[in-house]
Amino acid sequence: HYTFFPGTPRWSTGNSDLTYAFLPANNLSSTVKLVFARAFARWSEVTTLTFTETDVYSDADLTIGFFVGDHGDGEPFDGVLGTLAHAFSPPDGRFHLDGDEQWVVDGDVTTTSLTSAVDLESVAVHEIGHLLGLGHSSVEDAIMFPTISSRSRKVQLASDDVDGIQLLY
Ligand code: TQI
Ligand code: ZN
Ligand code: ZN
Repeated sequence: HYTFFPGTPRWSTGNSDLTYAFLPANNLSSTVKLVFARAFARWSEVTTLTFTETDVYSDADLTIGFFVGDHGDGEPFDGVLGTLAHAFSPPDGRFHLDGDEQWVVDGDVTTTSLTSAVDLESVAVHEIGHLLGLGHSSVEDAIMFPTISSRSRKVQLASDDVDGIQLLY
């Protein structure tokens, strides 16, 4: 079953049109940006929320960046595997990914030779759930279930994820 963060934080009703920006220093390719756009679309399809990319990092509701090791927020990344990414609950909006992972972008994860490869879209869909206010779920096929094996891809919202997010938005 889905959960929320303590106090059930959510983006307020006056703000269902959320903007997101990529950390300029990361210089991400349009292919990588498209993976995030697809991940956002999975959540906007089942809610009244919309997500629009903005170039103005300082104005964005949601910010996305790749960092390595200690990056100044008290939750240092740890190199390959372990923590892959973290996202803060509303109304914070920060979504950080561990730049030391072997991120798989648009790839067939099962055919990569890297045993430590991690599917970017799978992690993005999960972390966006946190950005929007969902905690972890006890339902195994839910996106918000707190385990994913490396070399696997899970990007489809389960009915448990949809039920949870539709209570918030
Ligand atoms: N990062 C954890 C996560 O996003 C961070 C975390 C731990 C957390 N406890 C939390 C976040 C409680 C919010 C609330 O769950 S992670 C997965 C999954 C991670 C894990 O790097 O371990 C995914 C990132 F679900 F597969 F385990 C993405 Cl999909
Ligand atoms: Zn961080
Ligand atoms: Zn999580």
